[in-house]
Amino acid sequence: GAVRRENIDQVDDGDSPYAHSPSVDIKDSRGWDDVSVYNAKKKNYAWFQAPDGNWELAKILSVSGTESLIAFSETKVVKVQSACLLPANPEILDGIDDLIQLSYLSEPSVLYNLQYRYDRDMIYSKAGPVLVAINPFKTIPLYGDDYIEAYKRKKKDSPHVYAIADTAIREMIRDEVNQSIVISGESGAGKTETAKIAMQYLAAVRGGTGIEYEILKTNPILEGFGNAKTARNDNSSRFGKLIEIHFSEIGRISGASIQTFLLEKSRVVQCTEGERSYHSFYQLCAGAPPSLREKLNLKSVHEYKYLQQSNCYTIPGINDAEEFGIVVEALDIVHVSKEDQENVFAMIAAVLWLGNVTFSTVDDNNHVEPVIDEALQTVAKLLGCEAEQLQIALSTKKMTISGENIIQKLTLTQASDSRDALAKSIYSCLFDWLVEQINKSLSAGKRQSGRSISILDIYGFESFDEYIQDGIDWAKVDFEDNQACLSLFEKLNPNLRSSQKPLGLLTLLDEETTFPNGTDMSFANKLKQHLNSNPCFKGERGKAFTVRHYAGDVTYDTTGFLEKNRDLLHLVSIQLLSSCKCKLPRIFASNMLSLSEKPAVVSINKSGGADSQKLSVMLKFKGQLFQLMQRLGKTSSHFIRCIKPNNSHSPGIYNQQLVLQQLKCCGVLEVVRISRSGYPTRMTHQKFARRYGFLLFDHVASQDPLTASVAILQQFGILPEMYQVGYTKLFFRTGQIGKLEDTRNSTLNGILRVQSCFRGHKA
Ligand code: AD9
Ligand code: MG
Repeated sequence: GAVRRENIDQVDDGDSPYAHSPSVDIKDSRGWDDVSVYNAKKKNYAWFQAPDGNWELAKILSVSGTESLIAFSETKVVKVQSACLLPANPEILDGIDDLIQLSYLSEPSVLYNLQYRYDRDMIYSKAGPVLVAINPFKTIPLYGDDYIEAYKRKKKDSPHVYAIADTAIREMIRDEVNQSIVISGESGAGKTETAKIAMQYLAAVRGGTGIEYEILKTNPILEGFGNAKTARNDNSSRFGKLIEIHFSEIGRISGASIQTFLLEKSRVVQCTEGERSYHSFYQLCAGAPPSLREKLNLKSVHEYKYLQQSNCYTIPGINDAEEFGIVVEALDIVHVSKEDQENVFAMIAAVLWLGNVTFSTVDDNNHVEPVIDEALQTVAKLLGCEAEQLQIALSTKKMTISGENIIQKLTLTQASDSRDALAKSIYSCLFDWLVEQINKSLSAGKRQSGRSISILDIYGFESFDEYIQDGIDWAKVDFEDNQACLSLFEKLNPNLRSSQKPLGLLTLLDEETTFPNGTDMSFANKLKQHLNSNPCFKGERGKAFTVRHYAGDVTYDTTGFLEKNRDLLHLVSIQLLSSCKCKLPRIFASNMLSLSEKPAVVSINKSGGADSQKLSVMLKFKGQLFQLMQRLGKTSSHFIRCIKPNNSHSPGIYNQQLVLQQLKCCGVLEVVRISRSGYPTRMTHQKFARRYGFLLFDHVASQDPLTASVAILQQFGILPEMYQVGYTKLFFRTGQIGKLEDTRNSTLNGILRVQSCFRGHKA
């Protein structure tokens, strides 16, 4: 519950409750106000950690030697070691809106201050340059026209998403630099809602042409097709999103473009108890009008195997049929024709029916064929192919061995996998196609001035039982010296030639994925063999391994890693789609083929031949990540960290441990510390790499700017405590850039001398 000083004050001996010792200036190694040297003094407030880990505010009644007598309330008085106490801030600082103003900086004082505000519906606070947003899980009256107007006219300046969006607009215009708003936080923390609030502000303040309305209407579409109910969030985004809002010369919104990242495909065919697949499936089944139902042979959600497995069909408080209407309206607004809309729904229905396709054994070698029944026939009809063609595609595989084409029959497991792979591919291609249509509509107008504000809403670290693919930790990259852990995933050593470079986890995964005999077990063994020396890695028994993440230890089970990374769709299936009579399957097939034809990503292995799409998930994701870093690197960034105060999605509950873990995990505590202790020099990776990259011994300079930056820092032996690596910028303590400049200048002088010497010789 809420911490109250009043309860404790009842035991006061009558003196001022504001009494408080002068700031202790000595810092511990992490920069926090020191714990051990805190001199407990009578009448001071202090934090004491209860056995359950929660911090409690106490008043010091008396001090003798190393012990203090403290009171939590009238009735609760205990004797403790003074060294266990942390100084509390004076009451006058209660609820201040920027954490960096706290006199005493410690975990409990940060937690307390945020809670103090949260209890009063002040869900937004500043942590230096970062906006912290704590999910209220209820409607709070902080939004709408009046608030927008107040922030626009600067009549209000309390921390708010509106204030961040407003600053972004002003800086874009003033500095003529593109801006970005980077929103992070764990699942259910409020990223997507926050992104929408920011978009609403931009639309209200800088709209006018009508295009802003279209931009807002992309939300129901993206959420309908890309969000799902999970254990952590009833409306969880299963993809990352960067929306770039374009502005005209006079600073009005003129269009937008959306980039999405790695939709979680596996959810289409596999979903755990209590969760749902994508909203679109339930919306269509519940909301399709009778004529459409008949055309698509739609049944109730309970009839589809893909939806049955999780035994969860509805979301409390959500009417899927109504949502269907909202999505259709939004599709109209972004100019997806009625005919195309019907094509879209046909693909959704085809995926559902694919899940109902069953197989029967056809020979003594356990080979199977799909049963020709209602499911298979409906899929064939919806895709626009013959049932027999579909039958072949689902039960065979084409191989090229010594230049000869061989058709191989599949076993039950293989055939089920190929069916699921087809369903997943259709769905993810459909999602990409929709994003493409939205982008066409949003960019249809005039050319832009080149100025933009990008909003990044990207999945954070989910809880600790997720697979790597789902849980790449974005937030942590910021402000945290996480080098040992990062190099576990992607090793960097500028002093080694590329042939000697040690392998990181991601490289090992890709390597094992391309080996025809690679298994999850052989992958796990390779990890243990190559990574055991890394302090952040620990091999476990069997297929498991543990990574020491900043937020805590996570044990991963490699089961399914290779398969997920391979993301196989047999060529037979792609060929089937390309021969379909319907428009969308053909578009999907050509997109898949053009993707795998790119020379950088295609790898044809000797035994398997080019029978499958060979672009690994990891490669795709790394490519996207690199592109994203490049785009963000060119902008001036504003950060919003969303915090989930409880796991029960309830208003008014503030779980200290949960909040603390997130503050640590997404670097908020670091930001406060850094803002106070000072890393005054900042430089983007781009600029840093451009300026000092030529000093590198290795060719790392040609890599992405972040990699190059890190390599430069390592090569020049800049001590880790002297800098922090953010994902767009580096942060330095005073004097560090000076050192690098010296090296740069002397090297440049050396080059100049050599050149003039050379010229002298010639002359
Ligand atoms: V996930 O990583 O996509 O699973 P998000 O995006 O971080 O997650 P989301 O924005 O979907 O979380 O928020 C979860 C729920 O919290 C919403 O559905 C709302 O019910 C609730 N929420 C979040 N922000 C606010 C808010 N500012 N006001 C009221 C909110 N409710
Ligand atoms: Mg979301």
